[in-house]
Order: sequence, then C-alpha cells, then structure tokens
Amino acid sequence: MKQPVHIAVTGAAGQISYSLLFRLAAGALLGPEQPIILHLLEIKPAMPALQGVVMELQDCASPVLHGIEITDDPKVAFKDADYAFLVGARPRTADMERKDLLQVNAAIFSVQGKALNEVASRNVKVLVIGNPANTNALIALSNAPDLKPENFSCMTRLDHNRALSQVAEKCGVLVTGVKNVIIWGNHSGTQYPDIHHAKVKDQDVLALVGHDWFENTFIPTVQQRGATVIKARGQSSAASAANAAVDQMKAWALGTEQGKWVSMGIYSDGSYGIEPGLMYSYPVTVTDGKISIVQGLHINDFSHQKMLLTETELKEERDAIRALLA
Ligand code: NAX
Repeated sequence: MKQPVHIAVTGAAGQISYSLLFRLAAGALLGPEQPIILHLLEIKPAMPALQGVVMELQDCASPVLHGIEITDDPKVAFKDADYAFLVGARPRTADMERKDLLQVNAAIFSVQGKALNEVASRNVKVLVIGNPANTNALIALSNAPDLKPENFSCMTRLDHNRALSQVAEKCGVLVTGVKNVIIWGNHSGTQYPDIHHAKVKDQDVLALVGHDWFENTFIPTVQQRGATVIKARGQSSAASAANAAVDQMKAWALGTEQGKWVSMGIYSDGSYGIEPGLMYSYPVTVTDGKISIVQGLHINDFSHQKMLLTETELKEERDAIRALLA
C-alpha cells in the first residue's frame, strides 16, 4: 500500500470545492491506488456548511480517502501538503472596486503564502484558482521565500479546455482530435486564446476555421465564457472549474502527453518577451513534475499585440498590490 499524499483545499465549503472534493475522493487526480488525506480550509462562518460536506465525503465510502481534517487555520491546513488547491477567495461585491477586490484577496493570499512557506512539503504543488488567480499566485509565492516559484501555478486550464471545445465543435471533431491551443496571459477578459499553432488531425486549425471566425467569434467566446455561464446558470462555473483544476494538477503531477501541450499560469522567465516575475499563462509541457515553456513558436503582430495587452493588465494588478509582495 502506498503512503497517503496530503491534499489541501481552501474554500472547501464553496461551490467549486463541492465538485472538486468528490473528484479527488474518487481518485481522479492520482488514480485508485494512491490514498489521499484531505486538509480542508474554510473561514469560521462556513464551518457548519463544511461539516455537511465532510459528512457527504464520508458517505461516499471512498477507498482512496484515508482521512479528512478541517480547520480555519492555514498552518494546520497546509501542514505537509503535497498538493494545495487554493480555491477560496472573497468574491467581488457591489460596493467593491477592482482595486478593493485585489487588496482583500491579496491579504488572504499573503497569509496563505506564509503558511505554505512554513509547513508545506518542500515539493508542494500549489495551484491557485481563486480570483484574481494570477496575481493571487504571485502574492502567495512572494510570501513563500523558502519555496521556489516553480512550486506555484495559477489556473488557466478552464480557459484552455473551453478553447479546445470551441475548436472541436467548429471543426466537427472530438476534443481529442484537437491539440495545442494556447491561453496567453491573465485569467481574465484580456486573456489571449490563440489557435495559430493548433492542429486538428495534423491540419492547421486557422486554415480550417478562417481568421474572421478566430478573431470575431472564437476569441470573445472564450474570453467571455465565464460571464456567459453566469448569465445562464445564475452562478459562476463550478463543475467545469473543478474539472479543470484536476486536469491542471494531474498534468503537473503526472506529465503531459507526448506531442501535446497545455496552458498554465506560471512564473514568467521572460519567454516571448513577457516581463520576468509575472504569473503569466504560457503553453507548457511537463516531464517528471518539471514545467517547461514551449519555446520557438512564431508570434505574428496580431498575437504580439494581444499578448502585450494581457501582460499590461497583469503589471497593473501587480502594481496595485505591490506593498503585499514580500
Ligand atoms: P464560492 O464563493 O462558492 O466559494 C468560495 C469559498 O471560499 C467560500 O466557501 C468562502 O467561505 C471561502 N473562503 C473565503 N475566504 C477564505 C479564506 N481566507 N480561507 C479559506 N476559505 C475562504 O466560490 P467558488 O464558485 O467556489 O469560486 C472560488 C474562486 O474561484 C472564486 O474566486 C472564483 O472567482 C474563482 N474561479 C476561478 C476560475 C479560474 O479559472 N481560475 C474559474 C472559476 C471561478 O470563477
């Protein structure tokens, strides 16, 4: 029997976690042979609801779930964590400006970064999902000087999956027949979903779908998909976000498929002219837990402008919370 791995999930009583935790308990991350212990973090007022979620997890009688701990203390939640899903965040309320949202979340993620620094496994993989995800991840890693920036990523896999699915539908193929779409930049409306390098069964996607569809339908559809879901459902994407969180962490833990890449928000090393030290979504491959940016892609003027636009937004977000970067 393998030793259990410790998986921390924050915002554990929220709607994304209500899908994510049950996927984890079903062995969706590391398979049915790998036992897990869940460490669930919530704020005090959400503890009663979290108790209910724990009861439901117990009622799944999952063979992989070897323990559940619940707490409102990040240092307890992240103790020895091998994987951490940082889902919990304060949503924007009507009276809040974007700057206020950045500040209030920055405070949460600086505390959590410090706790990860102190008590998590040195090989912890921290995936930030709570918005603004890229900047929250930057704050967390800046407050964790004993961990490496490579211990952190932020989630753009939902955007990536949305892009794959849009292309598959347009081309009349299964999603498995589409590869190498890219999400560049921020998980926000400025993200740049790019199909210049994407293939459908070895054919160039752009040649199949045409530039007009790419620019005027595909890009806005992917950028605004979250808002469209809210409009239809009355609540933000939850099951698809949980699915993407599992996809992204799984690719990080177990590697990407040969010849395919995925999008992940990672600490920029300056690739493609992006300012080093921003959390920016790139096309990546993963081998043995090491994330590598796909290099050498030709970037035309159209793409370059869009990549700069989303970089500018990330710089502005960083500048708004600079005081909290340790
Ligand atoms: P919910 O509001 O349903 O749940 C959030 C939970 O976090 C709540 O239970 C709350 O009590 C908890 N929480 C708040 N502060 C906390 C803290 N300091 N420590 C621990 N828990 C805390 O939101 P949900 O729909 O689950 O979404 C969670 C986050 O994911 C939001 O910020 C949302 O914007 C973001 N998303 C990110 C996506 C991405 O692709 N990166 C897509 C989906 C989603 O919009």
